[in-house]
Amino acid sequence: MTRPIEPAARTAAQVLVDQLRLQGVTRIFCVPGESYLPVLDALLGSGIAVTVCRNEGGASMMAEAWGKQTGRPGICFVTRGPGATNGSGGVHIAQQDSSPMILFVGQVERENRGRDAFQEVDYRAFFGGMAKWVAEVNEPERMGEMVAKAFAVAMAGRQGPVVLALPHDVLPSPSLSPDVPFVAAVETAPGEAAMNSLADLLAQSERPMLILGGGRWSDAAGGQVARFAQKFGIPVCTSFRRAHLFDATHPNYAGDLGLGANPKLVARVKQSDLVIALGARLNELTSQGYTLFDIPVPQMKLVHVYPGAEEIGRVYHPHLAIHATPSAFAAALEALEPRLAPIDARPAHRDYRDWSEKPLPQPGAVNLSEIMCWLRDHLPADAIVSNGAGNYSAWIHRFFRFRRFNTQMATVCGFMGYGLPAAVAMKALYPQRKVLALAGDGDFLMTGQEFATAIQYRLPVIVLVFDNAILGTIRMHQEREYPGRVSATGLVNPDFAAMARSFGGFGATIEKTADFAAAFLAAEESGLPALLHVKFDAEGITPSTTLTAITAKARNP
Ligand SMILES: Cc1ncc(C[n+]2csc(CCOP(=O)(O)OP(=O)(O)O)c2C)c(N)n1
Repeated sequence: MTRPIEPAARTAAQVLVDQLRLQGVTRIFCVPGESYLPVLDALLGSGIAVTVCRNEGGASMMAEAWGKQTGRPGICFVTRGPGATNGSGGVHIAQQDSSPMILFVGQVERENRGRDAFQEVDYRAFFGGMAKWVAEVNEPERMGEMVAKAFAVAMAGRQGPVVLALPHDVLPSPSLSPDVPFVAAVETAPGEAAMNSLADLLAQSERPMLILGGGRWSDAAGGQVARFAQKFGIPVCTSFRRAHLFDATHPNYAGDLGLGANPKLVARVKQSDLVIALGARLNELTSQGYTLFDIPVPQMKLVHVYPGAEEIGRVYHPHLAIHATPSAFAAALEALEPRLAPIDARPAHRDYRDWSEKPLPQPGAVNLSEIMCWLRDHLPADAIVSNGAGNYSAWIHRFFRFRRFNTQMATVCGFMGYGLPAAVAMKALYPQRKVLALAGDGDFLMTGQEFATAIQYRLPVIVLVFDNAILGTIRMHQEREYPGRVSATGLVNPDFAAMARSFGGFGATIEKTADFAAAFLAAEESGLPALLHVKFDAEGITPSTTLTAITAKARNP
């Protein structure tokens, strides 16, 4: 039975846990430490589920993924120095990907602060450049206030990470801290004048483009944007790793502006006369290495709609700046009516289809584009697909079709090891949905130990490990810049399928494309966390070129 919240006679740790409940938290991710035992104790009977992870890196990525998916902070608890430093990965991702998350870290007793005490870290210095707010709860009476503020800050404007340190002696102390009610994320709606200006710009534009990205979206907002795009005939593309914001099968979809973007899409954006960037920061990868738009004043008219006012104008000076959340802005779009005949978005969608429809030839017995095309036909539209970083992800970006909101779970900052922890968190959140993690061989072993977490909590995720026995992305860059000089990019791999079986999961090895479908169906059938070890030829380094061709080009430019 869930313990009732009784404001009298609580410890600060109990106040903290009660505050999490008041904020609607249903699950936390952690690696335990002796520094926060009172919190672990208060969690018993609280109704909040606890996922114990094998490494704080995995735990913090799970919390970040939870925040990215739900729009409310994912919660991670880690111990002092070793836990906090291991757990910093999720904080970096949350910052770059604009995901709400709170990392609670243990801290030394107040009386020992500054003595370089056991595992002491100055968290303000350590996380200061990454987190939106870093603080220590030094007064037990302020626990409720500080935790509620952490929620407010993490969710405000451009969302992101907050780090709260919990001194060892504060947690068991009696606390008369008042509780704070549920904190809702603040929505910012566009003003009438801004929407009128936008209507004027649309009426003057012959080649508009819509770029969707960032956080603070909803399923409903996606539908509103799709109706707007269709009404005006505007081609829609998505920013790096936000492909799920627009149905890839929609006749207005023009593709995603990530790594390995369709050159025809890049040209189309460059030549447009009006770009509406909705929620996208237009980061380095989306902007194709800051080459898509002139800096600081883009060549076309740029309308930048963003939920954090401080981000607007960071790189690009917009013709029209609109401080609004994508959800509120999308709702306002419903009122706009075209003054001109709709533009024809079909050529843009045709370019996308031509680019992504058919598998391409690939050296060796395993063809990744055929596997991606099989997956896109086989998986239900609401399946969640996560990945980490590596060249294998180029096949996802190009050939997979994300059709529903929030089905793509990948980092904008290209963090290796993200796929499996994100998948574990998503399967815990949506037990009924199919959840896949796609990983490279180097990528997977960064957090592969979290397969044990999937086993422990009976979360049947399916992991595909694409094994080419190299750190392919870096080898590719090496061949481009130092042709033939291979340094530190080779890998000797374990039998990943046997590893999965030894953990208690399903494991199979695939060495021919034709064997993939049966192995995948067997993985689904097993009902266990599963791993498919897909061995492919390193020569096929991207969907469109080979290692040999890259080396030859570098030698004879
Ligand atoms: C945590 C982390 N460390 C290092 C890198 C740099 N990095 C980017 S991709 C990559 C290699 C990925 O190799 P693999 O997982 O084998 O995939 P492949 O590129 O071969 O498909 C590396 C080392 C990174 N992005 N993240």
